[in-house]
Amino acid sequence: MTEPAIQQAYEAAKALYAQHGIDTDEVLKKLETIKISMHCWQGDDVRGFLNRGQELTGGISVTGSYPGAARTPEELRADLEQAFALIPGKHKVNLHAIYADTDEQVELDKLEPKHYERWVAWAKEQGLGLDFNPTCFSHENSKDGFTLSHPDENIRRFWIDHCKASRQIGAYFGEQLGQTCVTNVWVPDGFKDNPVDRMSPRKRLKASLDEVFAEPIDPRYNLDAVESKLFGLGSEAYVVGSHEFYMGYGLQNDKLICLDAGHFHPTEVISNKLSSLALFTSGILLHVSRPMRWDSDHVVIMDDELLEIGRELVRHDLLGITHIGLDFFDASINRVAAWVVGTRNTIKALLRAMLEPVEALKQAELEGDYTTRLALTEEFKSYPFGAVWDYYCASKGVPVREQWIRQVKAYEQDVLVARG
Ligand code: RNT
Ligand code: ZN
Repeated sequence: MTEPAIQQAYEAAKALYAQHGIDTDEVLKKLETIKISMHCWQGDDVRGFLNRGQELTGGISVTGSYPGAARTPEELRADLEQAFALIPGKHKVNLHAIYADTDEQVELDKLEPKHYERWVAWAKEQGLGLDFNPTCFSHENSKDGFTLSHPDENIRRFWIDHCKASRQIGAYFGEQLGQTCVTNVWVPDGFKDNPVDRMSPRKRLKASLDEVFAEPIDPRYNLDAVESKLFGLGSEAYVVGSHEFYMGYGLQNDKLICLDAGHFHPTEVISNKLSSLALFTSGILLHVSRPMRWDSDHVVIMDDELLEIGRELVRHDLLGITHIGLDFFDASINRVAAWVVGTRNTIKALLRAMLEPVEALKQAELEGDYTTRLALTEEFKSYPFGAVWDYYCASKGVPVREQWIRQVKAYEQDVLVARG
């Protein structure tokens, strides 16, 4: 049920868009099929539940000390449920290996599907999908800054075994939930200062990945992805798994290539890469994030790059091969709110892209009518997409506009503050 005012605004917007051949009802049907993979690690500042004593390493960093970080799997699931209650649609949760929910003391290389049974039971009950990531950081065996490319064979072996175990866990998720799991390998390996030998670590990483992926897994259950980056804290000079490295690896070995919005030079954008990559790859994984001056992982806002990512996916019909994940962590604000803002924005950006007169714009461009291309693009920026979004939220039973803030505040008072 929608309020009359929301309904009326929607009808008016619908009529306006219809003049350009855009059927808003169809758009919303399409929108509801898109799943966003919400990253669990925003909920507890990338701490996880295995090795809780370990500090966060791997050249990523969370700043802020807002009260209420989840301390247990139960708390994290409760927080995720609260966030999903404020986000329209059915989505996925992206787990890292360190979020195992088990009473056993288990090492990363010995993890098994059983250590995630409670997550699977919960996902089933909630109608959610699950994605997965080996955790190649915050561990004694990653303290030198190298994992899969470590010069020591024993350390490499540990991480290879961890990544192999992770793929099995991903396959278990996919099989149990009837939704393909994406298992994304990201390793922090790199040097703080200029290396002499850039090649050998890359050879070792390549060989390790070959072992990790040696066993075929049914792609209906699990798809592997590989994530590059340019630099991290402590790996400013050189990262083994650079973009070229993983683009080559992914294309040669038919792996999804993961593009994290914060993993490139400051003015380099991932939106401009999609139409190239899509010509050569069978799949793309996105880590939608927001770099601010560096790979700072700020909460995703409705900025030009988010809109452009949405447009590229919609205009070139890439939603079918693209898995959309989020990757940010901000501990200076309410963590549930961080999820809600970033996820709602990502969905809203896709909606805005779907509400553009793509065919007319392409036609104008083809005819060399760049005047119309510019004018129409700009006019559409103030078309009433907000009315369509409000209607969508109402029809999905989630709060319209900023009404959700009140619920997050109430949850904070009732639940989060008590965590101290
Ligand atoms: C790090 C990568 C990676 C992590 C998560 C926690 O730079 O972006 O995706 O953020 O795996
Ligand atoms: Zn990432």
